[in-house]
Amino acid sequence: MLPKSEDPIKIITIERHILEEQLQFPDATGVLTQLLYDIALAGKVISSRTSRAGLAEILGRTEEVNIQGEVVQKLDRFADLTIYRLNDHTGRLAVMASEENEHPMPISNSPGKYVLLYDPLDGSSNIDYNIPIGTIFSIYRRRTESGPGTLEDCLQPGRNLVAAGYILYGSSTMLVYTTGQGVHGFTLDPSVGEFLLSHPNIRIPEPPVYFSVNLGYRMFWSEGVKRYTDHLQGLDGGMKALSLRYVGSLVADFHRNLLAGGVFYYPADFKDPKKPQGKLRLAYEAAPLAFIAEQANGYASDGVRNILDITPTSLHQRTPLFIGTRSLVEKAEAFIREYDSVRV
Ligand code: AHM
Ligand code: MG
Repeated sequence: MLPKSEDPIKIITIERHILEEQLQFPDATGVLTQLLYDIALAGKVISSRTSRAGLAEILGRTEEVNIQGEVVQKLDRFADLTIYRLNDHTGRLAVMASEENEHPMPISNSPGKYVLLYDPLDGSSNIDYNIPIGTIFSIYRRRTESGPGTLEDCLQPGRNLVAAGYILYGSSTMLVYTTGQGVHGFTLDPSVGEFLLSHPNIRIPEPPVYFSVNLGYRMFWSEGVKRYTDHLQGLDGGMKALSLRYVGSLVADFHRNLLAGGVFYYPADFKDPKKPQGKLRLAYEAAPLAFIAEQANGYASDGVRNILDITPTSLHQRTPLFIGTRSLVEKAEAFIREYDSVRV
C-alpha cells in the first residue's frame, strides 16, 4: 500500500497519450491515432532487431546500392520493410515514400486519407559501430481526392504536416512525436514492451549548450558558415564558446540538442564547386524535425528560409539544415546574409 501522502505514479502509455490528444479534436475519426500506434509498433519491432545488430546473421551489408548511391545495410532494409508492411493494408494511407525507395509507394488496396514519409534507419553508417540510429516519420493529409496516392501527395511543405516524430535506438529506445500540440517523448520499457511517457511537453532549454556539425568538412563551407562556426566557438568574441558534440546520426544529434539546447547544422558545401548542396533530405529528414523543433520553441532553416515553408520539388531533394535553439539558427541566417553573396 502507498503511504497516503504519496501520489501514485501515473503511468501513461503511448496509446493512452495519443488517444487523450485525439479527444481534444471532436471531429477526429481515430485514423491518425491508429496510424501513430502502427508507427510505434514498427518502432518496437525495429528496436528489438537493432538491439541485436551485433549478431552475425544481421550485421553487414547487402549487395545493393540504394537511390542515394549508398550501400544498403541489412538493417535499413529490415526497417524499411517493417514500416511498409505494417502500414500497407490498414486503409489509413494513400501512399508511402521512404529514403530507401526511388519512387513513392502508392496504396492501391482501399487507399486512405494520409501520406507517410519516412527515413527507416537514419545514420545507418553508424550501425556497425554500435552508435545510436533512428527512424524519422512524417504524416500529411493527401492532396489528391481518391485512388492510390501520388508523388503530388508526397511533395508538400512541412507547414502542412499533421504529425511528425522519430524513434531513437540508443542506450534506450525513445519515441518523440508531435501532432502540433507540443512535443512528447516516450521511453520503451523493454520488459513490458510499452512506450511510457518520460518527457512530457519538451521545450528546448536556455541557454544553449552544444553545437553539432561535421567540422571535418570546414574547408568546403561558405564564408558565412565558417564565420558562424567561429562565432559558436567563441573565436570572434561574440559569445561564450559552446561545447561540440557530433555523432553523425541526425536523430541522436537532434535529440541531444532538443533536450539540452543547442544547434545542429549540415550546411551546403562546395565539394562540388558547381553544385553546392547539403546532404540531408528535405521531405523526410529536415521537415519533420523542423516541425518538432518549432513545437519545442526552436527553429529550423536552410540558412535563408524556414524549412517548413519550402515545398519539395522532388522526393529525395537535399537541403542545407540549421536546426535547434531559435536564436542560434537565426544567427546562422544572419551570418549567411552578411557574408554569402551566393545563395547556398
Ligand atoms: P543517412 O540517411 O544515409 O543515414 O545519412 C544521413 C546522416 C545523418 O544522420 C547525419 O546527420 C549525417 O548523415 C552525417 O553525415 P556525415 O557523415 O557527412 O557527417
Ligand atoms: Mg537518413
